[in-house]
Amino acid sequence: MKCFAILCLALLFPASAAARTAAPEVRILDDAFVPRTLMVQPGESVAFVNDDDDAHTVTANDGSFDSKGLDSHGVWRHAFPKSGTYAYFCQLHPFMKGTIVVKAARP
Ligand SMILES: [Cu+2]
Repeated sequence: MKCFAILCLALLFPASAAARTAAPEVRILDDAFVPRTLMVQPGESVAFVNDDDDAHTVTANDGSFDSKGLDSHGVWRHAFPKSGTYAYFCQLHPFMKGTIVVKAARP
């Protein structure tokens, strides 16, 4: 029984550690940002992954960040050090919109 418990811990621990450290990610698919709104904590980096067949951009409405052209299968990372709501769009397809909400988790 003790061996079984140790085996379970060994199997479970790597999975839970991976879940905690999973980087926030926005995928671009079918001319849309998924999820459209993503919550992150201050200082986290978001990976924008282009899973679409077209090139896209990740461009802040206020111009504070811009991925420039992000080709199919390209990945662009951006850090969000300060709390706030960051609206962005795709310059090539202005109907594509997304929002990153940066907010500290409650203690
Ligand atoms: Cu686009």
